[in-house]
Amino acid sequence: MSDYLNAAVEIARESGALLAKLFTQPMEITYKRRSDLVTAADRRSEAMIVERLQRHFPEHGIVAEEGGGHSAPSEYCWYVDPLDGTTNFAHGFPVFCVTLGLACRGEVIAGVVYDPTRDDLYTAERGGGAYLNGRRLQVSRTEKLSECLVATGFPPFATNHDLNIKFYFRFTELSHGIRRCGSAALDLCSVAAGRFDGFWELKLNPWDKAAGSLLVTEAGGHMSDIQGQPFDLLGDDVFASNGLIHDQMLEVFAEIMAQGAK
Ligand code: 2AM
Ligand code: CA
Repeated sequence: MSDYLNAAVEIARESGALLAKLFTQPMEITYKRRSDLVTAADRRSEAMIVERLQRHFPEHGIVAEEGGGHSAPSEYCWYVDPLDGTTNFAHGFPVFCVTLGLACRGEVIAGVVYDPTRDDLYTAERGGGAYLNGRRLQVSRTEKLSECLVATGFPPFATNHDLNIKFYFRFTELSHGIRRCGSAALDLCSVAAGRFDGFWELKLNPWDKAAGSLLVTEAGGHMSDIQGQPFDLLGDDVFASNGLIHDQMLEVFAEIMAQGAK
């Protein structure tokens, strides 16, 4: 493991332990906007992560969801979500994680996702494979959409819920079913681990997908946007799959978008 990944793992475990502790205590929810929740856990976890990253890598930039990062004249930038799955966390639904991804000149080179409720640690480095608790991950080998389990999400304040509901409806008919778990980073890990054959979401931030996207590609999967264009860390929508069903799912996205355009 590189020094980058070693540090990220140590920091993710420490902030994950903090999240697990705060999860059992009464929590105060505040709102960034209506139905866009934030808790003290988001802020405390972020403060801890940013402090640790700055100590390890003072020359690196940091972009963190709650605004605690800082820019730096560096080609290295950390994308940090101190708590992915905040709505789940706030409702006591134990599906959340902490995730850190390191990009060099815009390309993700290392990533970690830590799920403290299961003590599951997902790690990846570019060219070095993807791992869950040290075990190598491989995407599924499902070739037919009709035999797939897929996932999506509906972030608060995405403007295109109508379109995603249409995708949701159609993929429910065409596959084994859809899961909507509320943590994009963990959804991407489930693609990497072969549990989900595909996952898409229409409006995600770079910190939600930096580490997870590397896990998917290092596990042999494919990343793009929903029109099949190359994956863009700074883009809105994201589509991950095992690669084998990528074109079948792209056709469905295209068909539904064409109907909307008529
Ligand atoms: P969060 O829990 O860190 O807020 C759920 O569909 C996914 O969308 C989660 O990963 C969630 O991350 C993310 N999300 C929440 N609010 C969002 C927003 N305003 N824009 C983009 N993604 C968001
Ligand atoms: Ca978050």
